[in-house]
Amino acid sequence: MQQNLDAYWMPFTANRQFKAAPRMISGASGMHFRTPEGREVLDGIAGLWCVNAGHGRPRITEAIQKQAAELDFAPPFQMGHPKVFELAERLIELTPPGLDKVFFTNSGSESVETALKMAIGYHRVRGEGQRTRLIGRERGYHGVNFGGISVGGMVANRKMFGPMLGGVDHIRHTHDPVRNAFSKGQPEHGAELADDLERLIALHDASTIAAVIVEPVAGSTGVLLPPKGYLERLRAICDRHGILLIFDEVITGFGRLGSPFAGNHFGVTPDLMTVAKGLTNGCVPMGAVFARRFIHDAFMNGPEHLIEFFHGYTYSGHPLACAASLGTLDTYAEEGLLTRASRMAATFEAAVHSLAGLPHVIDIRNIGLVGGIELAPIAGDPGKRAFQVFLDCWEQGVLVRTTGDTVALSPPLIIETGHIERIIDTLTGAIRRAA
Ligand code: PXG
Repeated sequence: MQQNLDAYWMPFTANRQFKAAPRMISGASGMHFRTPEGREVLDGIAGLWCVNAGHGRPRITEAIQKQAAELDFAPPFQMGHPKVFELAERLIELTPPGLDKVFFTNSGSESVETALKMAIGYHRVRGEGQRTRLIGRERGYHGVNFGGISVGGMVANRKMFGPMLGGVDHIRHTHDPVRNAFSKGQPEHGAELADDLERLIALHDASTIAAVIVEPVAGSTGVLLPPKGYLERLRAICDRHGILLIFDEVITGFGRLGSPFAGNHFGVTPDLMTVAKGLTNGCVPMGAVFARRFIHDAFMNGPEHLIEFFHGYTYSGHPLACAASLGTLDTYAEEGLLTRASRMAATFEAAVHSLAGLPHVIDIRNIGLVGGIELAPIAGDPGKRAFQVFLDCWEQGVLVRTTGDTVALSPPLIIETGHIERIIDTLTGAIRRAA
């Protein structure tokens, strides 16, 4: 029986194209999805950069089932439940040193809004209420809510939605194909692009700036890596001017680069860090913001019976999400998954860079278990060539992701060499066939 697809307005989807030729997923386990027709599709993108431990992991499933039977919901405002405190303690053992307070949300987008409000509120509670300006970066992605698209820098996500937040500015992006094309890992050139923050400080004055937010590795825009020394330089400029540094680790968090977080990986600790996705292995929606103790402590003043931070969600620290996250952290720990990408990185790098020389391939970028293969756009039809590759791979049984004309890979961290070969063979054929 043909299902009616009409009522559902699909997110970030070419709705008409999909409904004309649907791509349905009805099951998943390990490295694979299953379709209703019974096809197995290799998951080259961990669902959507989130299923880091692979699909259908028993510890997570059991934890969710048990939790649903025991405590379905507890109000998060003025009340607590044991698992949310347990999870917070477990998480701060993993985060870069100093990030030892955690606030829960339900998505990456909500984590971003929360971090931006923490930054502005922090300056106000310590008497610098004029520090309200937020600085993002061109080509940045910080979710889809109004704060996130305001500091974000992807034009398609912004242009439809009016003036957004006021008092926002952007530093330049770090993509420099002329000097850095086909770099393996972090590119050599471009640390000085961090100095663009000094330009904005000269324009607006540091005393008006609350925070800078960047993705340590930009994902959604098409896998852009920080040039060597860039993040260190950004950190130093923020320190010099009393500006908070926010790392949006929604994609890089939980082992994607080969370390638990990008902060550990690059040896640069932000003041606030947003996560989601891999926090629960994608099983139950959950996000979080990690804060340095001094940020949290600045709010802890005034009469003790009063709320210190007027912010939170009905589902902050939801029991099912906490259980899923604890099951996820157990799975990561038992299988060493938060550092496994570092052991697979050399194999993955060689495989991804073997696509160099294929028709249309104009750049290849990689780090940990992330790859970006950029194709030359078809003249007058941007995005179409990569979309053809995506559809072809799906037909051949491999799920990849495209953004613009870049094909992105971010497989589950349990990936084995054979899976990598299969992804690369499939991509090779699809790129050769693409118009
Ligand atoms: N920040 C970053 C850095 C992200 O990558 C979000 C925030 C928003 O998270 P939520 O949970 O609200 O979606 C993201 C999400 C892609 C792709 O095409 C990436 C994301 C979402 C959808 C698609 O690469 N990242």
